[in-house]
Amino acid sequence: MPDQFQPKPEHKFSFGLWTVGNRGRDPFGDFVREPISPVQIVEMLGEVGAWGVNLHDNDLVPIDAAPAEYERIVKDFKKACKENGIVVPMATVSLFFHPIFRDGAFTANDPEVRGYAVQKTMRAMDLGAELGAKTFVLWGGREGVETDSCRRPDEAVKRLREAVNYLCEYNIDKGYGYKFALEAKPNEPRADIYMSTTGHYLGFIPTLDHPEMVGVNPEVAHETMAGLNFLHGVAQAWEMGKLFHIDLNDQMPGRYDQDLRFGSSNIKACFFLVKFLEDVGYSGPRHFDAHAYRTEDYEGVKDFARGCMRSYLLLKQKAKEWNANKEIQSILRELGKAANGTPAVGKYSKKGAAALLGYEFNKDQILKKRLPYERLDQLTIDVILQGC
Ligand code: GCO
Ligand code: MN
Ligand code: MN
Repeated sequence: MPDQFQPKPEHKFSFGLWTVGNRGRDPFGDFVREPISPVQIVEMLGEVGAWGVNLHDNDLVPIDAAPAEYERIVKDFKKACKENGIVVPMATVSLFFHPIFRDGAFTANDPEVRGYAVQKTMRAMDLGAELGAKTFVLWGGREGVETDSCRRPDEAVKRLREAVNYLCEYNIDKGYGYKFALEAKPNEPRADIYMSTTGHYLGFIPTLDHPEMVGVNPEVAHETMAGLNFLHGVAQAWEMGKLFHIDLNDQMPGRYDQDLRFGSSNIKACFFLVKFLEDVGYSGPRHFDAHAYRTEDYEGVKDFARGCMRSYLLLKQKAKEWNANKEIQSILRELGKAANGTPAVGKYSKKGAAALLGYEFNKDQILKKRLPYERLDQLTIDVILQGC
């Protein structure tokens, strides 16, 4: 295999403990893989060539661990990370697994649940900071409803704001230097989740006390479940300086949350995504929030993890070829040309507006210009399908 398709630390490929450690339980069937410890997962990630491991608090430390157990687990985990050359770039908190979160966490109606959720998150921030994490993801999987009779949705927005503001202050107080990355999802496990898309979060963030500390963590599967073009959400986040993290996986539209291997389903969409991340110079982690098919054993889990990274690197190479393709580039150049003398819109000025108002646009002539998108798309398909 050419060297360029081997994962290296500089590619910043990361996996969650919950992803490669996923044991294949689903709502209809039990575990198919034996449990493996966080230390074993780190060893596996080292073996396949990953750079980072991410975790929820309780992926590593049981929810009611005594202080001595906590310390031992963290110590062993840190040692394993060191020995296997794995870093912890991101930490997060489980605000969905324990039954106490049946009505949500930060947005729950019971103030005790809201208090516990904030306390649990502060402790998860302590844990992540100890492991060196600089990004803290908040995914509100249970922040939603089956029936809107239980609370007004704007009340939920206010509660969410209050919680995030509180956590930002804690971050400052402790000097952790975290950036928070908010992850949207339209549904599952709730019938409807508040903040259903990345766009919702991009609207919410400027209303916070410390908007500079908070960005987004868009996930391929989640925007695809919502029927949206994932790339467009990512691009908007990037353009606003808010792409703090990204969850890569794949998803067939109109299904439950599948968490498929990156690049296994919508190759063209994944291609344009990788091309975008590489073109703009996104330098954050490439985190695979996916898991292996339920049919696999742990050898298959390694195939899955290697596959995510390999597909990313193959698509990165394809993006280079696309950018270097002369015909593609000449079509793109032609598309943006205007006839000589056409006034540009640009920034408003009285003089510019007068020129624009006075200009006679020749619509018949403009319509004659070819927009060869069929050819452009076929060239894209050629680039993707021709051998590396
Ligand atoms: C999901 C989510 C989660 C989150 C994770 C980090 O659909 O289950 O994508 O995997 O990314 O909980 O907070
Ligand atoms: Mn997901
Ligand atoms: Mn995710």
